[in-house]
Amino acid sequence: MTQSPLVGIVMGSDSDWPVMEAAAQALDEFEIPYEVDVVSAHRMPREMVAYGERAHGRGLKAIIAGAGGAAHLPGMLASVTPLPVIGVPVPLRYLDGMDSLLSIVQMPAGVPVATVSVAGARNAGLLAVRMLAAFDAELAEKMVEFQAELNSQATEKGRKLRA
Ligand code: RP5
Repeated sequence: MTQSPLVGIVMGSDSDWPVMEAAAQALDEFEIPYEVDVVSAHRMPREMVAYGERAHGRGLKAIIAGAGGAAHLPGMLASVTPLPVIGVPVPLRYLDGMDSLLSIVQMPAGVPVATVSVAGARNAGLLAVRMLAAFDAELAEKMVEFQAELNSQATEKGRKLRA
């Protein structure tokens, strides 16, 4: 039986996927079921609103939304869903992703978007895992093990440099 998705990974265009797939990879590592789709705020606004409005009722627990340029997707989704929304600024050819970052991060009070770094899709996936782990002891334990592994890797790098 396929598990119902707990996280929605959406993006403004399939051209965002090379950046956004790192979020899917992180969720895969923690065996979190997710769905992936293109839901453009500007090119398909009605579908975008419908996606946001239905997400909670369909059982999603968080949405990861990536977009580039005039990146309104994460904020607009956050305005129509009670779920936590994690925004990923996707860098485009010009402006080094600053346009995407500022479009996503400067939300008005009352409509939060948890914004990760430019192209920070892996952290978006890991943040979604942490959100789920707050209500799942087994998942929290996996996150603790993951963090211990990060510590070991960093420690080993220092050991090699000192040798
Ligand atoms: C944004 O426009 C998308 O999120 C994408 O980053 C950017 C360019 O889209 P395409 O022209 O490549 O489809 O809405």
